[in-house]
Amino acid sequence: MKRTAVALAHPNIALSKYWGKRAGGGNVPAVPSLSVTLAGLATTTSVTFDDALAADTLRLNGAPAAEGALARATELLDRVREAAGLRARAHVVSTNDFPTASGLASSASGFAALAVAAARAAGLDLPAERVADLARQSSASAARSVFGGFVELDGEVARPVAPPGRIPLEVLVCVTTEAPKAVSSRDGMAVTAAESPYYAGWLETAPRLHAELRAALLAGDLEATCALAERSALAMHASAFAAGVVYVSGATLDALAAVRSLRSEGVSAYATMDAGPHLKCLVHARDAARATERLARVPGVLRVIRAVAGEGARVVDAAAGARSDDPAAEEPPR
Ligand code: 2P0
Repeated sequence: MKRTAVALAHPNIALSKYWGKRAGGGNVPAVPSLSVTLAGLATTTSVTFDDALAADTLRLNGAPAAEGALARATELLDRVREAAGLRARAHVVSTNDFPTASGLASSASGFAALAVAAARAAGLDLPAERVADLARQSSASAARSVFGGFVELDGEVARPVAPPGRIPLEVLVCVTTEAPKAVSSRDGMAVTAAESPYYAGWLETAPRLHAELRAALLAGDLEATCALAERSALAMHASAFAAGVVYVSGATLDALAAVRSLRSEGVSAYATMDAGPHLKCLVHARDAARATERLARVPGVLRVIRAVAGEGARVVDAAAGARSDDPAAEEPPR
């Protein structure tokens, strides 16, 4: 018997950042975070549970995935199998329509799409909160991509906070390198927690910035929301930097200077950075073209990807529960 489902999910950018995990395992963030799910960039993932398979398989962007990626997918599939009382192994095919070195976290959209597709293919009809929890255990930021618009992750729970149109925000992703990042988020946050003299300061500061940012967003105050997002990013990077975990490059800092120069000219532009050297400019939609033009001229910025807030992860092909005698469910789409 074969059961297939296909899901689509978008990456997200954290405005207030998640950095560090609670002790005790289970991949629970130490601080709350708030992100915006991006439209226009997507991961599409098909999951086929097939009794004839001896092991899970994973194809990523047209090629067999590395062992580590397959192992992480299997962990999520195991949780879904356990919830559904299913033994069948799965064939997973996942494709990003954005470059993997674009500085947009493909693990967030990837695990969100995998959780949605696997739950549906397993015949589970779970509320989005449960699907987000499945995704969170694999990659915490993935829980936020299950929902659209502005999304909060607080401890184990992800929830939508405001719809995509709450503030007229554009996110300008300044791509500064095609190389994969040198230090994973997982390792970077572990080293920060173990070795940074400022990690305690981060743990104290992050929840306050998050609460203020959440309130500013709900008040529809784009300027305050973005200003607090820049504060959160700088505090996160400062705590990591002090442990020798450096994600910024010269190009990142030049782009940061350009954002600040725009601001001195009255443009509502702010900066955020994640676990890599790509700067993301948070800007009022009315100023996005001007900011894009300026940032594209910064030496070291290879290109600028423009994005706005979008919808949450969803099933795009409801072949769930179909049997192999249903010709429409013969093979997973490729
Ligand atoms: C965030 N980042 O809030 C922060 C800011 C990167 C910098 O969430 O270990 O890939 O898989 O839970 O979700 C990236 O961390 O880490 C991340 P795991 P994840 O977006």
